[in-house]
Amino acid sequence: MGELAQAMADLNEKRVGELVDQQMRAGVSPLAIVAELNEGMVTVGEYFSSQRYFISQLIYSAEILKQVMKTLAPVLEGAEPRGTAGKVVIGTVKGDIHDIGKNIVVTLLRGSGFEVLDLGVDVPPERFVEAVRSSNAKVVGMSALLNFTYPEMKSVVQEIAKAGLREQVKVIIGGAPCSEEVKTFAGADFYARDAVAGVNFCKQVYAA
Ligand code: B12
Repeated sequence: MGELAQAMADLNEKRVGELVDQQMRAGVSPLAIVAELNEGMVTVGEYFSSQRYFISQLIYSAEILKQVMKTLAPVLEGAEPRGTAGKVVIGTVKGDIHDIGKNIVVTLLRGSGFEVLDLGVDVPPERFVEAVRSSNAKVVGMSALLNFTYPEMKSVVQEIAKAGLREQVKVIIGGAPCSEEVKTFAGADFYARDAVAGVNFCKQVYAA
């Protein structure tokens, strides 16, 4: 594990800040920095599973990452004109309040010129449906970090179909426990293993 991932896993806030500044000054891409922080967060999750860390440490890890994102977001957002690349609806599914990964996706999408309708967290299926209907977006993204919310993703896809909107919209899913299998289970079109893969998929949809 790299030094930054290790500092994140150790919840060493000061060291994380120093290393991020150092890497940015050295010209390391902000996406590479996010990927390393992500690796540290996976370890935090493992420590939580094995009861080495408790919920307070999970919360603290999120606070550290949110602080870092304040520095990285302006760089990730870039200077593309807003709203020219297309529209994307995104939210974290019902029952789930994890939003750090989703927010990174939103930042990158906006940086790539997309207009993003961010529905926030704990979003019920009907709000996804309504947003797709009213925005005419061609892509809807769902973030899910808890494996017991897989059925929620399936419900969203089913409700979109019931509303007669399935043909106009591609569905992407993302979040640490998602996979190709979850994509198939949910009836989604694409599983994004990271934020960049998700943004590239959106670009493909709008280029088609
Ligand atoms: C931080 C954290 C929290 C924070 C969240 C704060 C916040 N505002 O988001 C808090 C403390 C609130 C929290 C709470 C809980 N958590 Co939690 N949490 C984590 C942790 C450590 C990191 C998540 C994170 O932010 N990662 C960093 C981001 C950048 O990564 P990411 O979300 O995966 O996103 C990247 C990609 O996946 C992708 N992506 C994400 N979403 C999307 C969507 C689209 C459309 C696209 C294209 C891409 C994309 O883009 C990102 C960048 O590449 C994970 C561990 C892990 N392995 O992820 C556990 C984890 C997700 N939590 C877990 C659990 C169990 C819980 C709780 C149930 C604990 C409890 N007992 O209360 C609660 C549930 C609360 C709820 N109802 O949602 C488990 C889930 C197990 C499972 N598989 O079901 C994990 C895996 C930890 C573990 N190993 O046990 N948690």
